[in-house]
Amino acid sequence: MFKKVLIANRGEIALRIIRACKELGIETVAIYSEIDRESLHVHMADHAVCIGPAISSKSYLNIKNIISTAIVSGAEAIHPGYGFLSENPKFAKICKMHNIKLIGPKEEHINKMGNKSEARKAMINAKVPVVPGSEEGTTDGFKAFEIAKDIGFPVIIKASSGGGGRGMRIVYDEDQFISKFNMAKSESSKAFGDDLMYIEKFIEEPRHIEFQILADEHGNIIHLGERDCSLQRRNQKVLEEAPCNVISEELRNKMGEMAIKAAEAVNYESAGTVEFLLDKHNKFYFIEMNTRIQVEHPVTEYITGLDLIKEQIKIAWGEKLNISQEDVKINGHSIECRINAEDIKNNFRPSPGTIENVFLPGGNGVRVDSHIYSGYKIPPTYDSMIGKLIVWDKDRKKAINRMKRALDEIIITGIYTNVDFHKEILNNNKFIENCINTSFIEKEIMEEE
Ligand code: MV4
Repeated sequence: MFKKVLIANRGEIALRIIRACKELGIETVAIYSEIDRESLHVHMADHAVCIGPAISSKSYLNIKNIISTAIVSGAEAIHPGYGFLSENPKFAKICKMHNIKLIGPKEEHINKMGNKSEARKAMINAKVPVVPGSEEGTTDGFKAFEIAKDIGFPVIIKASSGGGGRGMRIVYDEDQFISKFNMAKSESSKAFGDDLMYIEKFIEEPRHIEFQILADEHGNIIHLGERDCSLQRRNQKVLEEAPCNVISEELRNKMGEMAIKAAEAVNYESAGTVEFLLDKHNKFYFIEMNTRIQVEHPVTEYITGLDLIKEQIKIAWGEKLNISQEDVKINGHSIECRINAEDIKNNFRPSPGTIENVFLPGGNGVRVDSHIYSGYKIPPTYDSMIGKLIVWDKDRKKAINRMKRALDEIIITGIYTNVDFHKEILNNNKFIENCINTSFIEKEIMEEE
C-alpha cells in the first residue's frame, strides 16, 4: 500500500481523505494556501506545506507547486478530492509524467467524459439512452436552430465543455433561440475557452438521479445504487438522499446496468458518477458522467456500508474490487444536508467571518463531515460550504425525523448559515411525501418566501 499520499484539496474533503489514509496506515501531506494556515486539514495531516497565496489559481490550482511538493515530500500518490484539479486532464497527465499516481480516473477518461458532446456520442454508440438532441456539437446558431426545430421546443442549449449546469440555457420558443444560443456560446467561451454547444430536448421537471460507480484497473465495474440530487438551487445541490424510494427494484437494476455500460464504454477506472434525468413517465436519460468523488458520496456510504475514499485508494494501488455486484446491498435511507456559510435572508450571499461557538450534532446514525471549530475564520476566497450533515435510518420517514433532530442541535454563531433553509425543506409536505423534482426549490420554497 502507498506509504505517503498528498491531499490536493482543503476543507471537509481534505479531512475526509486524511481520515481514510490514517485508517489505512498511510502518511499524509496536506497543502494549504496562506489564508488556510489555521484550517483543520493542516493540523490533522502528518505534514503540511504552504503552496501559495489565497487565490486558487496561485495555490490549489497551482499544478507546478503541487507536483513539486509531492516530489519533495516523497508522496507516491495524490488525491485531488472534488473541484479544483479533480477533473483537470492536464494535471492527470503531469502526475503520470512524474510517476505520481493520481487517485482517480486516467487522463483519457477525464477528457472523454469532460467533453459533454463527445460523451453523448460514446453513450449513443454504447446504446445508453440519451436525451433526444444533436449528434454533434456546433458553434453555428443557424445549424443549431434547425436541430432545435427538429427536436421540438422547449430545448436546452448546453456547453460541450460545461457540466454541472454551467453555460446552460433553456429555450421555450423559436424567437428566443438565436439570442440565447449566442449568449450561451459567449458565456462558454469565456468560462471554458470553448464555444462548442449542443442541443437537447428539455425534459420538464425531471428528477436528477445519479448512480455511483466503482471500477478497478482489472475491468471489474459495479454500481452502488442511486442518489436523488433533485433539490438544487441555481444548479448547486442543497440536499441529497439515497436511495430514491420511487425507483422500483426493476428500474434500479435497469438504470444500474446502463450506468455500468456508460463506464465500460470508456474503460473507466476509480469512483465515478453517472448522471441521469428521470422524467414523469419513469423514462431515464444519460446526461453526463462525473469523473471524481462527489460531495454527496457519504449517503451512498451509509446505505452500502462502504468507505468510497478507501475503495479509491485501494483501486489506485492496483487492488481488485473485493465486492461483486451481488454483494452490494442497499440498506435503509440516508439524507445529506450541505451546511453553507450563507445569509439566506440576503439572497444566500456568502457569510465569511469568524465562528464564535460551534456545537455539531451526534448520536445514533448521525455523521458530520466538517472542518469548522470555535474561533475558525472562514475565508471569503473559496466556496461557502462549511460542512455536511448526513443521517441514516431504516426508512425515509425515520431519516427525515432524525435529520430534523440533528439540525435542531446545530449551534454555529458569529456567521450566517443555511440551517433554517434545510429545516423549511424538511417540513415541506411535498418533500415529506417525496413529490419532488428539480424545480421543487424554485417552485415550492423560493416562491413561498
Ligand atoms: C437537463 C435538464 C432537463 N433537460 N437536460 C443540470 C446540470 C447538469 N447536470 C444537467 N442539468 C440538467 N440537464 C435536459 N435535456 C435539467 C437539468 C437540471 C437542471 C436544469 C436547470 C435547473 C436546475 C437543474 C437541476 C438539475 C438538473
